[in-house]
Amino acid sequence: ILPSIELTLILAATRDMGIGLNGGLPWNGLKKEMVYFARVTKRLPSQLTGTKALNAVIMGRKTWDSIPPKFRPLKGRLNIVISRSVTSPPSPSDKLETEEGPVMASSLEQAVEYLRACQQQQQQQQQEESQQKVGKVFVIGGGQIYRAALELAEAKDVTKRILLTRVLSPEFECDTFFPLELKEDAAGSEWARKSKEELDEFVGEEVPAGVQVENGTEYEFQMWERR
Ligand code: FOL
Repeated sequence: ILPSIELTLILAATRDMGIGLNGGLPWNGLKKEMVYFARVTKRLPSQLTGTKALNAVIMGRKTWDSIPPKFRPLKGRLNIVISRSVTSPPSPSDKLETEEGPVMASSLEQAVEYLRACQQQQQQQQQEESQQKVGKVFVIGGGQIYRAALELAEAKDVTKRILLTRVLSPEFECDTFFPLELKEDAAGSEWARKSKEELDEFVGEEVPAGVQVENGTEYEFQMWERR
């Protein structure tokens, strides 16, 4: 029995869900927040620790372009980039993590199909060198790809979880937004905030609780799950 692919969205957003400005992040200098992102997206689920498995990060082409060239592909993770100009679907036998860059797919569905195919091969045969075991799967943006992931949550229940860093103050100017409001007291909402213990359990480390302050910016680490 194959475990189904679960998507976790990870993002930092203002109170009104602003996530971007002019093709980049609305802020700079949130170094510890970025280091949290890197650590969480790299850490393998406990059953795969010590193996050569990798977590996957799925992103849109504009997000890829926004990552400083010296940091991409994001190290220690299988990078999948979605672009409408991609023609043929990726195959698990494609060579991964090459200098030529990330695995390309034409849609989020195709990226998930690709990861499913990798998982199937994992089960059937011992790993070849060109393949890679896949652990957790993160969607890292931007707006268009988060929207596609939230639509997949409705249609196919693959999107389970949102790791949200809520930027509380100051207000930052934004021109890109996460297409879902997450409200703690919204009765009947599909999404519910989880406890600190549940967040720690999912990310596999103790996450600092309460308001964090970095260079005068206040933020909080949160986890939300679909009911
Ligand atoms: N999620 C959270 N919580 N914070 C973010 O800043 C964030 N950013 C994106 C997606 N989800 C997020 C998209 N933008 C890098 C740069 C931009 C980016 C995502 C990642 C990046 O350079 N990451 C390096 C960190 C290097 C460092 O500063 O230590 C990495 O290795 O992950």
